[in-house]
Amino acid sequence: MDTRWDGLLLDCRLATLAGGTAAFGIVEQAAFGWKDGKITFAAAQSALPGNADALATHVESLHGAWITPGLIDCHTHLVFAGNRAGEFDQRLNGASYTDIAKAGGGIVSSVTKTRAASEDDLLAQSLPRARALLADGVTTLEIKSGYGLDLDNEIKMLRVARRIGDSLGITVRTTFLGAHAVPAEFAGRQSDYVDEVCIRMLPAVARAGLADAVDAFCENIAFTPSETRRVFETARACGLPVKLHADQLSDCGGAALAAQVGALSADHLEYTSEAGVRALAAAGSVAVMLPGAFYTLRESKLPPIQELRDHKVPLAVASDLNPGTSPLLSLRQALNMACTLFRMTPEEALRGATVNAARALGLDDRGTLEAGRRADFVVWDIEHPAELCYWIGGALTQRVYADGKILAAS
Ligand code: DI6
Ligand code: FE
Repeated sequence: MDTRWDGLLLDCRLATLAGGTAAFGIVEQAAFGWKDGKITFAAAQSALPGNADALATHVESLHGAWITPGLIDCHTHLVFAGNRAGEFDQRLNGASYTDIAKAGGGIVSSVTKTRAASEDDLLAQSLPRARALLADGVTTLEIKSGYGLDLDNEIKMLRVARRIGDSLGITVRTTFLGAHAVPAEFAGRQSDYVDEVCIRMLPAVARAGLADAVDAFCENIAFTPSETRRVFETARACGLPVKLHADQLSDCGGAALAAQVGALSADHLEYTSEAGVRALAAAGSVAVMLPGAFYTLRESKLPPIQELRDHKVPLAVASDLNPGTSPLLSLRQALNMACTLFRMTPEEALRGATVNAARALGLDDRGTLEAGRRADFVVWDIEHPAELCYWIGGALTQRVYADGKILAAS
């Protein structure tokens, strides 16, 4: 049996993101090796345990290029049919997201189109969005349901999400978001819909093994804290971890509720109070920042970044890719917005799309470049890792690897 590594990249620079303090975990004059989908070496080239040519079956110099962990987008709604460019126009003419939702547009209009699409059509429409994220360095992706809102259509969405992972060779983590909006057939009967989610849909989705986690939209235009709590209790009974769309448009106590149930993450948080921040810190939940939605909705209330920092709540950044509030096809662009709009530092933003995003998904095998971690990594055309947050648009990836295999080359 060949014990040599599958690959060894020499003369590279690493932003390992390992360790809590050193800037980006930078290692200059580094080498990077992997075998069987796991990192075997990520350190100074001078520390290689032998002659490079004998160590691996494939050895190559990168001429100083940078390597980071594969990016992790821990919050997307990228499976949907159609788009909502018409609503974009309405908002530009003064309608608010809430006005549009109350008038029967918004999420519910994506539900109509998503229900009408076949599974294959939904895959064909969604796959290019996942490809766009991958081309920009994403190797692990969370995808939520929530545009089906009945059992068959939620299952269809989750199956499409799984098929995206299989066809692109990246990791897709699925999240059941049945409690996203009340579908038209339950209009005026919100609590009956919550019954349907808790008694029928969630247990069936869990039994089918189609969800890795459960989410809810806790908001004055969506589900109340007590309805959300019911969904969470059901999730827990089904053995699934939870996360929450919390305090995006108003302070509903969502962060505190997420913390109480030990959520993996609480996401958005624009209106979260200091008590909510303290609760997240105590629970060890990740705060997921979604600046694409903040930007798209032209919000002015910033999430409490400084309080989150002061209380040492881990910060993640995600695209929130969805047809209504964040038609954002690049996680790198979300990092730029996190810096410019939320005043996160480039290092915080990059940690937020790697190590802290992994934590938000409950994944402890990735997010840094360290021996033993998954060999998900990206070779970038940059001079410093801060550039991943600095450039707006463009193509910066040279190669994207997942599980030790090359996926995208430019
Ligand atoms: N919050 C959001 O930003 C998205 N979902 C949610 O709960 C918006 C989804 C949409 O408008 O389609
Ligand atoms: Fe969202």
